[in-house]
Amino acid sequence: MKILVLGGDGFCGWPTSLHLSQKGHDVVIVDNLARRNIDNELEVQSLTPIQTPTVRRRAWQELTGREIGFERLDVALEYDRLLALIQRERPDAIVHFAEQRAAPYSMKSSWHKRYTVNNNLNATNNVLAAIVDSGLDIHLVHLGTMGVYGYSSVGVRLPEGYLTVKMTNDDGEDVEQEILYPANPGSVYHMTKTQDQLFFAFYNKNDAVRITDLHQGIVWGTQTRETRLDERLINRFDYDGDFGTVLNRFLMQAAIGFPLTVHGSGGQTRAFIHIQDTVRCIELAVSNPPARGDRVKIMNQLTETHRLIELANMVSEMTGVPIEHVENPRKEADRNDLAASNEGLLGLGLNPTTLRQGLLDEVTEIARKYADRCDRERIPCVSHWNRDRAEAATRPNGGAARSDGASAG
Ligand code: NAD
Ligand code: USQ
Repeated sequence: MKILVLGGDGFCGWPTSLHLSQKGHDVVIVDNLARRNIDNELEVQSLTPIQTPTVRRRAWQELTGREIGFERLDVALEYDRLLALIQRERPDAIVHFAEQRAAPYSMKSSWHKRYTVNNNLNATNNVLAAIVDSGLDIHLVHLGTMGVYGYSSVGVRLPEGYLTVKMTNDDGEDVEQEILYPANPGSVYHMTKTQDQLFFAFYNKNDAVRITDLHQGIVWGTQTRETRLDERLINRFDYDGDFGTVLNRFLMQAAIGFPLTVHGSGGQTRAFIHIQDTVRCIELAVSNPPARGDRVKIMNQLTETHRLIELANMVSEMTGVPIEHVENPRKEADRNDLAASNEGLLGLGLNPTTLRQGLLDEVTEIARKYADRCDRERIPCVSHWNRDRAEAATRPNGGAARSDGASAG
């Protein structure tokens, strides 16, 4: 298949591009390198020494003989170039990663809120409008988030996107309707992903665009089989307070002896998936498109759920690095339960990689190897969700509520 990977220079997009290329697909990466520019803005860099798109792609060609194309293009701003690219390349599928994906970055200031909304919503709408304009029957695979469901404990297993609700009509009869599971975003970033769902529902209904929306949990790990082949192919590793995600941060903090930064009690439960499974899931989604006329296919892309304090305790016990309970910069439930269906991807053949000592060690090894590239000042999360959270961080005992290795469960 010919596949365009929008956002193919990023943490999920690069290993996915390599994986799809390895599987024999003809891949073209489309990226405006916004993520690399944000590193400049935040004065931080990937812990791993990622190479330029040209060096990466040349290394891949040298090693495998396979070519990956690259187009530097802003999907949110350059509609005509995007459409021309689609008309020229005539892809069978487009994988869409090209969004600003960090919740803390989206909450830093009104500028960051507006950038995230403008970038993400226009990127998604542009891809959909361009697919329609091209007149081609292209399958769009989008990376969404488990965060669209929100993190309140509802006491049921979250469905894959849709919910059947019952209402009573004026005659007292029950009427059933299938709706999107109610959106409950926890940040401006997550809000853009809930809006993406409406774009998909509309273009699917109006233009019969074939769409798969993958509601992905927090991705952990760094390397995949393909990125491990050569150091020039290494994947990015974000550890800073804006882009670093929780488990990779804990593993990296453990590697350099930095107390593990648990927000609040650590009673939050989240969904996780290893980067190796991310690339496999996308391959499965690309190979199993919905039929034309089918509704948007929504699948939850996660392999396990964990309470944060349990992850922190595990990493702490493994490495001897203590836990520090810090005031939570986010407005979020201090404790929640979470169970979610993932039958869709399991049914397509996903064989989950679950958290194992070996894999955790591997990430810690990477973090140790590149520890000298870490700027410790960039580790704390300094993006506060609102004034209350910002003030709480400055109150006495606010910054470091407790420092111990024990569970606050
Ligand atoms: P990333 O920031 O590393 O990669 C995103 C890429 O998209 C970057 O290379 C960036 O330059 C590019 N991009 C952004 N806006 C663009 C635009 N307007 N035009 C062209 N390119 C643009 O993020 P990631 O971690 O690889 O995440 C990829 C997708 O997966 C995101 O949509 C994110 O919401 C989703 N996701 C990520 C995670 C995770 O834990 N990393 C979890 C769930 C879902
Ligand atoms: N957290 C800590 N300590 C830290 C960092 C985070 O306790 O040092 C906590 C946060 O308060 C939050 C949880 O860990 O409760 C998860 O935070 P995160 O930054 O790992 O993940 P999140 O902000 O949810 O975003 C990430 C990706 C995003 C994706 C989302 C999937 O950046 O692109 O959509 O995971 S999900 O969480 O399922 O919505």
